Amino acid sequence: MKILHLADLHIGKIVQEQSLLEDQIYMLEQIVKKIEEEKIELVLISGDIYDRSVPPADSVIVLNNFLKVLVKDLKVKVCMIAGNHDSKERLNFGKEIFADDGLHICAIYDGKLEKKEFEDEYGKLNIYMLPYIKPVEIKQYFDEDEKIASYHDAVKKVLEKENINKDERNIILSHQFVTAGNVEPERSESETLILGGTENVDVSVYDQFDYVALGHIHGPQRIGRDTARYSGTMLKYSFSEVNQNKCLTILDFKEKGNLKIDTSITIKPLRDMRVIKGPIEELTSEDVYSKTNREDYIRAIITNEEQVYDAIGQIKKIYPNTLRLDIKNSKSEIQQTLQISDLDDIKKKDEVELFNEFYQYQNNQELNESQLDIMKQVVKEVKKEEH
Ligand SMILES: [Mn+2]
Repeated sequence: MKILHLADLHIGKIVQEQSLLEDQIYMLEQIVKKIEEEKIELVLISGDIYDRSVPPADSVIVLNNFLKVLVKDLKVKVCMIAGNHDSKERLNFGKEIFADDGLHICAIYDGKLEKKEFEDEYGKLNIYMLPYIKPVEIKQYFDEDEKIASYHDAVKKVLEKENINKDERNIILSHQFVTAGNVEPERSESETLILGGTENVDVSVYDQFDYVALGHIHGPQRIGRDTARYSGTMLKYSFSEVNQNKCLTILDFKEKGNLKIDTSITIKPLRDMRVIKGPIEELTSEDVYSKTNREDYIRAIITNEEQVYDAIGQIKKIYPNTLRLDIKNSKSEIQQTLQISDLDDIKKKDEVELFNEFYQYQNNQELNESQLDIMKQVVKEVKKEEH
């Protein structure tokens, strides 16, 4: 069976106030073409379908159209789980109704791992669907003396409960922060992760599955073994992802033990996301921009030592989709080192002082008298509310 593994669609994603919906629609159309060309029969979507728990109306329309084309027009089966960005209840809408048409949604873990069986010339193929889970949410399904202190424990316990037939072919969809031993996956800023690193699940918990279709991390990569993978996102969703090579993850699963994985297909997005750096004269010179797509999403880093008049205006004239502009010169470097060495004193400073530092860092000047007064007032009022 030929299977496409997708994850982290984040439909409705907004980067620096710019909606990427048009780019996402384009990308989903290209993916549909590849599904046809590659004769994909089953599509797995491993969570973070939407970017927000209450997706805007236009995002819902985009997902609806994508799924409609797959299921109704192409007769492709779809298995989809919820990620941490999705609202479980909302994503679960219609699951019993759509299942007859081949759209299988699992957004809520209810004490039993959901399983969907498919058949092909090689026999049975079991697709297990584990939506994003947190330890606190699943405790109710286990005895109190069972230790579920971590995300790792949670996934382990959930999977141990199941009787997986090792003679059959088994795939699982899971949306967690999965690591292999002490090796951290390559991450970006756009994955919301819990601080402290306790959210990780070791890949060994999925040992009984022939393939682990992971979601959550935005860079396509294997975790511990070739057959446990993050498919990554279809588009770059943050400037920390500009160097990632997004690709499609296509499986050709024949008999048990015969699983081929192809990550060679890439799709050129409508607009790329990239960082440009240099003196403004260089960035806005025809020599430089004429070789590139000026419609790309740009973070411009300007390195001029002297003040640049209307830098954002000049940059946007050439690159209309500039989302971010930073200035990095010897002054800003010095400022940053100062800032970092000050961190030790942070506990000794009050809120107004800290805000003033932040403001200074952002604007290269301190708050003036009246701004200081406003801040003092705000802090006072917030503190009053806390009590
Ligand atoms: Mn996620």
